[in-house]
Amino acid sequence: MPVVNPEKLIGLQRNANEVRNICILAHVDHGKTSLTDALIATNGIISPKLAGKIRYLDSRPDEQLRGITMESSAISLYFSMLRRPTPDASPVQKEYLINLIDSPGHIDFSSEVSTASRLCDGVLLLVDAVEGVCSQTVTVLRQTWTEHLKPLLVINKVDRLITELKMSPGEAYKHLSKLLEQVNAVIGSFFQGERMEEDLQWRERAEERGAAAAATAKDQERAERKFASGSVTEESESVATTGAEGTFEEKDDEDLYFAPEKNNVIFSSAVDGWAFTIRQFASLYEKKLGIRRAVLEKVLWGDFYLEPKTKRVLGSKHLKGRALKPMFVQLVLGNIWAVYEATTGGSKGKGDPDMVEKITKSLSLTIPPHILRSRDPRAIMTTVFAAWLPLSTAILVSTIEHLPAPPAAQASRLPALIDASPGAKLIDPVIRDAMINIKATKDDPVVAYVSKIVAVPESQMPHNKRKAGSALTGEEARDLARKKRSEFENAQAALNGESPNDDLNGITEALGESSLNGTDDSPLAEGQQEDPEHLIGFARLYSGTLSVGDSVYVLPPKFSPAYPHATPEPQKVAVTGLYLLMGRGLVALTSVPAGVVFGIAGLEGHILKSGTLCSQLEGSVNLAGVNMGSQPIVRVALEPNNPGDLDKMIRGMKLLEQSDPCAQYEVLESGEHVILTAGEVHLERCLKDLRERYARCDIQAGEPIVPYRETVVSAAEMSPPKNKDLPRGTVIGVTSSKQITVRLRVRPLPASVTEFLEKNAGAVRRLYSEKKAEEESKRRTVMNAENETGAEQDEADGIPANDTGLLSILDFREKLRAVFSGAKCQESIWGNVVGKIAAFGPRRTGPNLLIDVTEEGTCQRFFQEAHEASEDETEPDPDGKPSADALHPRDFSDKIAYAFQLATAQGSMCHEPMQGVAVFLEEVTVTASSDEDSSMREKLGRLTGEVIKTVRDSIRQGFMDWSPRLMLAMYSVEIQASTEVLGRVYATLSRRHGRILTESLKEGTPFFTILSLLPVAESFGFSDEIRKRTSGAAQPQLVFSGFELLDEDPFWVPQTEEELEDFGEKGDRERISKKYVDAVRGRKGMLVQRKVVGDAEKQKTLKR
Ligand SMILES: Nc1nc2c(ncn2[C@@H]2O[C@H](COP(=O)(O)OP(=O)(O)OP(=O)(O)O)[C@@H](O)[C@H]2O)c(=O)[nH]1
Ligand SMILES: [Mg+2]
Repeated sequence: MPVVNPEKLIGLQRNANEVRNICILAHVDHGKTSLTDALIATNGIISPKLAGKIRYLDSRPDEQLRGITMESSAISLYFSMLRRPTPDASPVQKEYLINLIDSPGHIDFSSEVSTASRLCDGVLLLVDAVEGVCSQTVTVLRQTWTEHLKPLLVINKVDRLITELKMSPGEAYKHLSKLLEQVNAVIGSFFQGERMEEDLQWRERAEERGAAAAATAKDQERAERKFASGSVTEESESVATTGAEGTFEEKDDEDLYFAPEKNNVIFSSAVDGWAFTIRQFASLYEKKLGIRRAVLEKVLWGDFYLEPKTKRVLGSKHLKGRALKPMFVQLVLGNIWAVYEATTGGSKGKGDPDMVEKITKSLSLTIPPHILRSRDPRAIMTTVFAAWLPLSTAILVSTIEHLPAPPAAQASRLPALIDASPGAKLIDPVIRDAMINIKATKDDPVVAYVSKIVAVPESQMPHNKRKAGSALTGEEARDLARKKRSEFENAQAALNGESPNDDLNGITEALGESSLNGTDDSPLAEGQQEDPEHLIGFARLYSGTLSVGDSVYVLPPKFSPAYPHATPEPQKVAVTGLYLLMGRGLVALTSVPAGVVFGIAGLEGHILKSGTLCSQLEGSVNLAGVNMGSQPIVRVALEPNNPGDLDKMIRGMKLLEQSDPCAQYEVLESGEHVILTAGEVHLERCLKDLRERYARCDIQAGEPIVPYRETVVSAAEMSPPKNKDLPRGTVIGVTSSKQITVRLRVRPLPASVTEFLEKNAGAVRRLYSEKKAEEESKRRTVMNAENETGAEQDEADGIPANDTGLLSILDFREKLRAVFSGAKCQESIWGNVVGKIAAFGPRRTGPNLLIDVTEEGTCQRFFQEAHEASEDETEPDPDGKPSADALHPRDFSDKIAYAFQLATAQGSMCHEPMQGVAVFLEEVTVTASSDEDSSMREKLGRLTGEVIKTVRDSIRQGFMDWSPRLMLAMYSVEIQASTEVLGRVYATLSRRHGRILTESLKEGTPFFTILSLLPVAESFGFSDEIRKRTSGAAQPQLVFSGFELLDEDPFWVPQTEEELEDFGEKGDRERISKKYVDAVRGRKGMLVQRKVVGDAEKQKTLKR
């Protein structure tokens, strides 16, 4: 097959109606990349023989090695087919451009899925016929739903039903219908959820309208009494009736579901290279059965049967007890099963050449004799299928017929998307119109979204290639494959004499590793030395035409048209290059029209991960979507082996942060350079990238740093309070100069309150930033304790104030009150604390409260309205400036609040953040100091540090008066395992302190789905261990699921006689919580109390 000329693709870009932008989504290993192979082969980029095996888009060597995709990659494909412009017209040849994005299915890279789907209009959603709906399948279905993408369902790996599960066609049909039901059930649940929400909103609106109408009626009544005016009556009546009349519109959900008869389901086998839709079979049987195609399309799936004599279609009612097979089984699956049986033997294990001949004759296929003679039955099978039901045809035809072109997709998708973007009301109507109607002239505004940045080495840039075009021409690819295959075969033969054909992965690996422009004349060695990376953005143009040299504004992810000039103010950046994305290579373009997925250069240093590009700033739209990807939680400190390489490493880490949608780079206070990744596999990939591409130096990674939370509980048996005269948790702290005494009490918060605070952290953050902005506008010079110490950075900045879906301050206060009164806790303590909350912490948004119960109200209250403050004379001076004459407790309010932030950020046990702790500030007293000469300000300055330290330590001390608990970061783990390996999976899980939640058998398969919780701290090496112990049969999926209390006091020691008797003096058994605490303390360089020598006597005896 000749390789498609890039010029042709570029030409097609101008014709938006002939473009399709699609991405392939699925659970890990369901066959996405194998499927794309077949499509790529149609463009001559790889040989059809290698399709399904080479996994061309997995271009990284580690992707090939592990067999999973780690980065999404895009490729533009050409496809031409005969289409009728109208149903009656004769078909004409039409050409299409398909921009295809292959995404990773592994959970660690789920942010790549969000970035891929943002650019596309349609989705190929793959499901493994055996594994069925898995966790990521649900995630990608949800992604498709929320992004309003049009999906096509591909049930892949149907061959496994024949070869592995050895099902008969009838059983397979039942299995496939169940699978389809499962997928539709997931969609149904989204639909229900949305409908219920709409219903609720509608009710609320109706109520509002009703109330408004009633109010108007009352007004009007009053008015009538006064003026007896007739015209008002009419108006108000009309209002009242509209309010009562409206009915909730039921939406039709018929179109949403997958149904083979609607041709939105494709059955396929990517490795064997076949796929079909019902429509294809309908046209195959149209003549044979003499039934119209339209009719056949409706009956080929479902309970319809073919009367063998009359060739009439019967419904299940008319069967009259006859044992006929459904048409799908008889006409569709039966034939496919027959091909397997005839060639590879299917479930029988041996092929039948006569049957092959019969089949090829009846399908009028011509199979080259050398293949028929071949001893490899798979070769015959794939050749039959390639001629009969080629994979690419089914997929590409369905894509073109079923998935929308950019104009249609933008018209239907964008209005909702634009309305949901921040500050939607202020978006320029011209921009809105241009985007929805995909206007692409030079004068229309340019709006593009960059969903991710990829790093491309200099040597791979188009200007350094021998010629523009895809990375490998068909001929080159074949050549290379041939060369590598023989190399590989030789190596294998030399090693163990085994047949090299067993492992095609090896070839592909070799292919993957080979340099792309790896012809011998290219200066490879030189390239490796000095090969700087270029950052290329993956983007989609929604309106206008973008050309090289144009300047556009780069809007950061938090941009809102409400504050277009907010800092950091968006910059105009010149576009230095535009590219066609061709999988492993790029093709330079001079301009791109709206509706296209393309690569863009010149954004280096202006964009981190993603952003919107727009030709104007005022009234611009921010397209940054909700990222459903996993949050990065695995932190690892890195250091270069050679200290001189530190700069290189830092540069590399910054590059990595830009080019990975999930990885983050941080410098800890201790000066350590840390990367945050989504999980172990992701971490490995990041390290590899750093070492080999971005930093190009040897880098050592430390032990993964796992986050913990510290909390306290009121346990049944606790050691007595440290200070017997004071209630538990109470501490009286005196500063070292004895001038200030602070009395406070630490208490555990009711669980429901903690939960509420955690859930609404976003709201707290926004409320805080609003308050701050308000205060700042009033007083520009606020003396701020943090500014002096400069320890904490502010997360709250830059959040658009009108974020939708968050609570207002009053709502929030009321809800919090309700939660407090709902919690079953002592009314006397928690009764009216909400009004007294002074701060949230740590970072001013966390799930801990500082509650000011001092008589004079030392601290400013969080929920206090500004006007309340000014009315109330006794309120503190919020400036925190010393009053004229003497020092007052209020002068220290901000210091106390800051100490609270510090203490909650670094708890007592191992300096991890606290959670669910309330600090009651009970009393602050200031004793006049002896040196009367120094001014107030000087005194205050001197006391600041003392107060902060005292309060911080007191809070930590009060914390330890209760029963402290560690909270562990948990992964929820989903594992699919067959019965044989189930035991080993359980053993591994329990050894790592995992907890099984559910276990269910997948219907019709021998697979169990196990859902469990596993501490992140125990998860390193878990996936590998499971894979090894089950010989690759089980693949765990780990998703961060929050923090969970480990109900064990790390510092508990046996005290009562009974306990001493039971546990011995040392509390023999090692406490897991103590182990974790010590590990963290050790890492942070804190004191770890350990008994090095347990029992010297015994050791002596042992030695002798
Ligand atoms: N039996 C069978 N195996 C298949 C089929 N399609 C893919 N596979 C195998 O499934 C494995 C995973 O295939 P990939 O194409 O890498 O799957 P993927 O969905 O791209 O995986 P990720 O990108 O890592 O999520 C490979 O070993 C393929 O050979 C199929 O139709 N039938
Ligand atoms: Mg893949």
